[in-house]
Amino acid sequence: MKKILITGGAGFIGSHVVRLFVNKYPNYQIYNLDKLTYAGNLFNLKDIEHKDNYHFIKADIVDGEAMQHLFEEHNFDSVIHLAAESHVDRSISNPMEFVMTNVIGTVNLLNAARQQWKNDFEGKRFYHISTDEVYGSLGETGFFYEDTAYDPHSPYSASKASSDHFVRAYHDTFNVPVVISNCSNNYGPNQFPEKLIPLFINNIRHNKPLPVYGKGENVRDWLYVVDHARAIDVIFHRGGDGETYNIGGHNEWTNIALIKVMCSIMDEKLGRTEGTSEQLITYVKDRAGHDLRYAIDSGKLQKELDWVPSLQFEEGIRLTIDWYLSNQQWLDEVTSGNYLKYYEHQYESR
Ligand code: NAD
Ligand code: TDX
Repeated sequence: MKKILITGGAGFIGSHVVRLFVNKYPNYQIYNLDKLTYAGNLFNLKDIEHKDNYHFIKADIVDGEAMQHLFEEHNFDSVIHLAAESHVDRSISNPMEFVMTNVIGTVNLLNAARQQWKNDFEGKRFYHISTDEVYGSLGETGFFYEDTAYDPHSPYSASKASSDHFVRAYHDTFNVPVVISNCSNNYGPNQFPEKLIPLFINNIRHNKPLPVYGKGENVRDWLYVVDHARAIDVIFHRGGDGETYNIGGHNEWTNIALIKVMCSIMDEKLGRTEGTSEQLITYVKDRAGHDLRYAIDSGKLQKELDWVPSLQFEEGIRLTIDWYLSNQQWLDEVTSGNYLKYYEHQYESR
């Protein structure tokens, strides 16, 4: 019997992790703690919210006292920490929010865990979910390994790098049992449509311009979100204390090639003549500090913990497009309100 605190469980990746754990481990009690920012959506968990081993806590990780009280009240033995501000463009317009949630929020959780666990770390684990963006940008060749030096360029990646450093520091200084994973770009159902893939699916559907930053030559390594959740399950249960694991799909695409594949599949699904959606492509001003290429070597995870991605990209992207097309209500709901204001501001001067 475990009592696991999962933070950010109403967000994109968090909701897939919560679902996996609630369904796969009926003897674990799963506590989903989420502030429900614009990115958090309890509708993502409708199918499991009635289960006996699922609990929701609305709280802000920036509130250190609240975190300590929650640990005292529930005595969690494990944390899987996903709550974060996660969009690079928002970090450029509002860096402080990223410092508060990603850095201060993470340290608050470490303090609360440390205070509650005292020095009895038997059966305890603090699992911090991070990103490949902390490693910076690659040229045309090479991969990020677990020991690649950190070199973040955006306020988002700098805040994630900082939180990773604090997690390791609490392990080395206070013996808090931690594990960290750094994953490449995720895609799949329930991703907020500010990120490339769901934004472009939504825009194609509504015949809106597709704003490609710069020349569209930046490269990302895409992993289906359910495969990330599977990796988190494996690392949570079998990862070594104080270890880091890179997670990636070995699936690199330039943005423009990926966008063209999406346009072509969307033409087919929407019954449009081939080539119609591509006409929506609009080249806009590049993102400031835009990293050229990310590519993860996940050899350690594959060799030591036997994890491999379950889906090929061609299958994953079709599943994803089908999901957004058949969940138009989900998209309409999340694209109303705050998001519309953000969208107008983000793309106004291009
Ligand atoms: P997301 O933005 O979809 O979800 C973040 C969740 O955190 C939301 O539910 C939000 O309400 C919650 N949250 C934000 N601030 C909070 C606060 N102060 N207190 C409590 N809850 C708060 O993000 P995501 O894409 O699901 O990413 C989850 C984690 O995985 C993040 O740590 C991110 O850095 C990391 N990650 C993401 C990707 C990716 O491609 N999306 C890749 C690698 C790593
Ligand atoms: O409108 C756009 N036009 C465009 O050309 C948007 C939103 C993005 N892009 C480009 C920028 C990137 O090169 O597409 C690529 C992917 O962009 P995002 O979806 O914003 O992802 P990225 O910046 O790569 O970061 C993502 O992966 C790592 C997540 O948002 C992070 O949370 C994760 O850590």
